[in-house]
Amino acid sequence: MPNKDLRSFILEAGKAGEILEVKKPVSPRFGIPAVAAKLEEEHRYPALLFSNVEGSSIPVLCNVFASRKRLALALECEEGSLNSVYREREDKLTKPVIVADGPVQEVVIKGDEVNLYDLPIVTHNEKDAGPYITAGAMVVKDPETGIRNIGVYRHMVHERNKLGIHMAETSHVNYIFEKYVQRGKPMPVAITIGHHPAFYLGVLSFVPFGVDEYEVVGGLLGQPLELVKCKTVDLEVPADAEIVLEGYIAPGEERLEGPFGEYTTLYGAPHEYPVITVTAITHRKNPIYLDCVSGHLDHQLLGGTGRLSVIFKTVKMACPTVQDVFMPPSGCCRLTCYVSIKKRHEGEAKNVIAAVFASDPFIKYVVVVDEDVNIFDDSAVLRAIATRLNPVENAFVIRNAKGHPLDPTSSKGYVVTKVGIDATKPLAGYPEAVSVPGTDQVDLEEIFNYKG
Ligand SMILES: Cc1cc2nc3c(=O)[nH]c(=O)nc-3n(C[C@H](O)[C@H](O)[C@H](O)COP(=O)(O)O)c2cc1C
Ligand SMILES: [Mn+2]
Repeated sequence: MPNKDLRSFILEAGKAGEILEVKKPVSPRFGIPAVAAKLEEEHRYPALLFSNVEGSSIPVLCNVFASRKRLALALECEEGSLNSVYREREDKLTKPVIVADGPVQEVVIKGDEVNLYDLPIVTHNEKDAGPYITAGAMVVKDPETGIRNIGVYRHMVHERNKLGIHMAETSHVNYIFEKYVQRGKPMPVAITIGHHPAFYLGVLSFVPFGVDEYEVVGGLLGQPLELVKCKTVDLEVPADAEIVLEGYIAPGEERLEGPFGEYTTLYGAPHEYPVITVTAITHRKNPIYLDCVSGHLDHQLLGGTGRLSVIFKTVKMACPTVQDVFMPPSGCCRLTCYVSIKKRHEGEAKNVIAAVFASDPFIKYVVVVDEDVNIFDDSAVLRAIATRLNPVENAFVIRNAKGHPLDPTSSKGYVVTKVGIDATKPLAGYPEAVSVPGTDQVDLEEIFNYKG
């Protein structure tokens, strides 16, 4: 099987009618995300390939992650089984293999030649502090164990060879960086921009500290990830990536980073954050630059989808009959979680709520429903709340728990008040739902084409 990469996915997605090409010249400063935002107003979420980007010969692909149908295509499954297929593959850790060379190093730019402004880095939202790399998968190594860690972190462009980085206190990379700081050593980093969407879904898995996310990527791709050694740092990057930035973070070097339009659809405030010095840019001969449209569905679904797996697995310990979990876009794919269960005992849904809160600190609202409610449809969940919930008995508040600082209702950094809602019906004594006999047999074509 040939290696899966961004190009193989573009071919597949093109065949499936999932990509729109934009040939008109468009600016990477607001122009590109404006097209995605306009389509979003019409509830349309195609991937967008901008082949004529103003000021650059490099095409830009964005909005790849903005549809669960496309994420399912990336895992070669149906949309309805995206979550279960993800869970199965996530467990099939597959070690990467190191190869001698790869397309990502066809062009190598080092030292003074490095100029980030040669890349079509997108400025997304009006008040963003500048252009941001939003689809960069950054690898580092734990200085104690040598184990890799990979995640996606936003990178503001400060100057031709300097990038910002925000490493949330909840992230593994933050903990690893602390170890470098204690040793007084710079932390080498390498950022992959552009690979198969299954690569990104794997990198964003919510696996425990000490698990090399490249191994999760191998499971999701269904083939070991091929890696090449970086040119200026002791790290490995995917051989079939489009673009890689190599560099290091020096302890103590900080600059003002932000504001930036976040997954909450709101701006995150500026802070003094560490700085990456870029020592090399390597890329294919004709690279494609991948962007994630921040503050929009592209950003929300990309970050939210992998997290569903750990939530499901934790809930399954409390309730073996859990059907599925979903963090809907109406909750920014992070703050609200819907769970469907086949309820066996009264009270069970409350244990499920506790398990969800334990599994993911970002979540503020949990709604548990019965298995007949479609958790991928907000209005079905709202109807269950309207018709099945006794709020006095089955809704409850947890005051001042640990949440996420980007949640605008948070105080003192992380403190968020949370709500659990058990919208399951009682096991006995609940009215039956209406149904019209024969609905399944109705052939609408035949009915309306009947000429008498
Ligand atoms: C588009 C996008 C941007 C993100 N930006 C950041 C960021 O700036 N800082 C951060 O800590 N996490 C960010 N995340 C979330 C992390 O990638 C995610 O929590 C990851 O699992 C962290 O990996 P780690 O815990 O192994 O370090 C972002 C996610 C996405 C999808
Ligand atoms: Mn990690």
